[in-house]
Amino acid sequence: MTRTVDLSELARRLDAARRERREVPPLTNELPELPLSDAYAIQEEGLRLRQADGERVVGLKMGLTSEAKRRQMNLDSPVYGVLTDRMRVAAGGVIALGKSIHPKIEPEIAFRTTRELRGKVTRDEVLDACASVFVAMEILDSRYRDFKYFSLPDVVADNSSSSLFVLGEVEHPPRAMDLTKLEMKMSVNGAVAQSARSDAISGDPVVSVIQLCELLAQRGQVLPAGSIVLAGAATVAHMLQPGDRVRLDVEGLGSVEVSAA
Ligand code: OOG
Repeated sequence: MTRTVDLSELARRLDAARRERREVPPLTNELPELPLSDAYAIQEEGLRLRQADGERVVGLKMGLTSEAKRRQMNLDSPVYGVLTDRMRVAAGGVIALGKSIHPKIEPEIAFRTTRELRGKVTRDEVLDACASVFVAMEILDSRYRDFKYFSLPDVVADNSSSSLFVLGEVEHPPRAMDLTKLEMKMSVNGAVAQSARSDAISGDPVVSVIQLCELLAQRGQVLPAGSIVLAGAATVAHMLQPGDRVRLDVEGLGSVEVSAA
């Protein structure tokens, strides 16, 4: 007998966990064969719930684009999630940890597009479509128990663990520097907690945008003009503690800070 999976119910379950800040078991505990395409359909339904609540899409995030992250999570291919206006924290702002489940922070590089990108695109097409590149950090907060899940469909259904993001205030033209050779340092309370070179991100953060366009095309979607794109973490994530002051410095791009309370 085949069982019909109610994708909307799964989306509502994850959305309630997010809003009520409580952990749920990974979906693949009960649905070990959940296909990745269904997981993206759950993600899309979750987004519709947020839009119905007044949230507006402002961009996309790539995840698992660095070897360090893939090894940390024991997962092997890049995924994407959606960013909304309500997920943005102001540069220098404070993250209220009581509003999260088990948040972690990661160092990122971000792009802003001014032209739509669709399907298979070249590095030059991405650079032409991006008005700027800048520093960013993403705050992840998996809705799964103990921040543990065992497969890509789990993380994809959960909007690729995205929770909040913070963007540097100074934007730079993307052709002004070699984006593969930027030293990145994330400090917590003044001590360097994670560091990497920017080519830790997909070998080149621009490649993350190329991969994002391909993944979107598989869902019949495009990367709209005016999107923020987080290219994926360069290092493993740091578990946030109350009182943490986190700062990311990226050579040539400047810095951004955020605190946890
Ligand atoms: C998955 C999302 C990872 C990144 O930048 O690698 C991610 C996770 O670690 O839960 O966003």
